[in-house]
Order: sequence, then structure tokens, then C-alpha cells
Amino acid sequence: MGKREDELKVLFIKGMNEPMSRRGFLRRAGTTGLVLAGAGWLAGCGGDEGGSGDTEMSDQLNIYNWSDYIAEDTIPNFEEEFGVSVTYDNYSSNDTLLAKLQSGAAGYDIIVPSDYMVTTMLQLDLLQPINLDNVPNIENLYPRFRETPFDPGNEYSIPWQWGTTGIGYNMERVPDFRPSWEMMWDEQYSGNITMLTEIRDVFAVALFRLGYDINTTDEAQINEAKELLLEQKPLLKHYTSDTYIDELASNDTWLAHGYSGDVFQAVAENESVGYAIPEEGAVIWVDSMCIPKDAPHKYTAEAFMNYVLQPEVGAAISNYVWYASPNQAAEEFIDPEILDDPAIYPPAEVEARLQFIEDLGEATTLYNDAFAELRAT
Ligand code: N2P
Repeated sequence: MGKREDELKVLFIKGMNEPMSRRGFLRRAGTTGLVLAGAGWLAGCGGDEGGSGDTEMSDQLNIYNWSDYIAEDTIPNFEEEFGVSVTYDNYSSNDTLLAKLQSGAAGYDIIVPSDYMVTTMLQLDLLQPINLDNVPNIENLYPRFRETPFDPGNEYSIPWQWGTTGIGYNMERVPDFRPSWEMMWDEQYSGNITMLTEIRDVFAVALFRLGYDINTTDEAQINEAKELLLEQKPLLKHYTSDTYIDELASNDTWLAHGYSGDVFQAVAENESVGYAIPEEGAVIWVDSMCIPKDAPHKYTAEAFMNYVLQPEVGAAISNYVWYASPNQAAEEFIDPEILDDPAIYPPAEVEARLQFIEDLGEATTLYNDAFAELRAT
């Protein structure tokens, strides 16, 4: 979203223009009690200025993450503590991330795909293993995030944040709101409804409504979902994954298909906004830090991962973006308001109706083609 991203950009550009010298890094590392993990860190100390081998700290790190997904001080503090200049770019769907990576030469050191997209990327051989010796804070994760179904043992992925995809709604403008996906087809609210841009997320809404499996590979069911989405299209203000926070906050959008924390960021600005997990079911996801195969600064990427896994750093992110943290050690620093919110940390009875999107291999084409038709119509 506009404002905060601009502010962040200013900070990052500032960071890029004023990279700290390696001596500065060493001095700070000494005074901030940086834990030197493994021989690689020491090798880094003696390394050449700007060295980017995989056992040396580089002076540059390129991160590609979701929009509105980091605390204001996460990057500046890392830059200052480690003497690294960070370029931080944003995307707002896994589809965009994948396309960028497949176009080659993106130059990113860290990307943050969702669960099913980690599987897709592994199948496409786009990721490289993480050296966990350089990430000792991995111990801070809850056990379930050390053993995710898409990457048990965190060989290629380290969870960043997790949440759900539901409905952000305006209680005043939609007085008859019910926690049902049907609301997203309610003609009374035509022109004030938005849907996300991610292909599988959009189809999941229609499939939930139809009572089908959101991971179906049945062409007839996917077609039915497409027809339902075609019916909905004239009611939409637009498809968006990054402007609905502002639009909910300013009463311009009244019903938004959106990610939990994004909606809570709007709630923080406008108390008429609420978030609901529909009764038909909703998507649960976990986004994880990964290192692309061609990353130029792998070792520094691992240093950043270890930094994010520090309890205070992880907690500050959740406290700012209102998403749930995979970091158990961070719990004591997370606002109780967030920890105790059943819409952020869903209790078992809500979790029972949540489903992960799964990688579908070849059948993904069915969704891609149906979506292309939807967007073109
Ligand atoms: C942050 C979006 C969160 C991620 N704006 C959805 N997986």
C-alpha cells in the first residue's frame, strides 16, 4: 500500500546509498554481541570487501517479499547491525513471484513463497538448500514449523509468517454481513467488492462456495468455478492484492477478499472494518523464506534468516503486520491482543475448516487457463 511502502522505500534507498564499511560491520558486531555461528562467520571477517562467496558476508542483500509484510525497522536495524545494504522489493501474489523467478536473472537472495509455491519451485528446481549451521535460531520455531508438509526439516524454507484468507468487511456499509463467501456475490454491494489477484486463491473462493475441494483437478468443477467467477466479475471494483488495505480503511471497499493481517492493518485505521473466516471454509497458508538457486549472496541471506528468527525481531514483525508468527520464542514479545485473537491464531474448531492450497503439478494449467479467460473477458 502506498504510504508506508513509500516511507520504507525512502529508508531502503537511504540504506543503499550509505552502505556501512566492513570495518563498521565488525565494530558493530563486536558491540552488539553478535553471535558468530560457525567458521563461515569468521571467514567473512577476513573476506574481501564486497565478497559474495557462500561463506562470506557481502555488503549487499536483495530481498523480494510480499507487500505490507514487514515492520518498519526490520531492514534498517539489519543494515545497521550487519553493515549490509538491503534492496527490498515487493510482490503481491505467488504468481508474480514465480513469473519473476522464471524470467531469470532476478538477482534475489531471499524470496518468500507460500507453502504450495515452495513445492512448485522445488519441482522446477528454482531453490537451493539452506545451510542451517548458519541459522542456529531455527531452534526458535514451533515444532510444527520445523516439520512443514512441504519441506520437513526446513531444508529449503524457513517460515516467515502465517495466516488465513477471508473477508474484510465494513460493518456500517454491510449491515447484513454474514460470514459466507456468498456475500462476495451480493448485488447490493456492486462496485464496492474486491477480489485478490492470485489464481488459486480466487478459485478457492468459488470452489468453497460450490462445496468442492479447493485442490480439485476435475476440469468440469474448475469450469463451474470459472462460470461463478464470471458471474461475479461485473460486481467487482477490481481484482487487487495490495490496494484493499487503504480502500477498506477509507470506506471505499466494503467487501474485500483479503489476507488476515492485511485486513487487520485496515482495522487499525478504521474501526468499522472487520475480518471474517467464512463458514464454508477458507485458505490457511504459511509463507517461508527461501534462497533462489542463482542467489548472489547466499551466506548473507542465511544471516538475515537467522536475524529474523531472533525473538524480538520476529515479534516486532507480527506486532506491526498483524500476522501470526511461526516463532515460538517470539511469543513473549508479541502483543497479547494479537496472540489472543482467534482470527489471528485460530482455535481448533476454526482450524478444522481451513485448508492449504496444494501444488497440482500439470493440472495447474487448468486453473491458469480458466483464470486467463476470466481476466480477459
Ligand atoms: C501480505 C500478504 C500476505 C501473504 N500483504 C499471503 N500469503
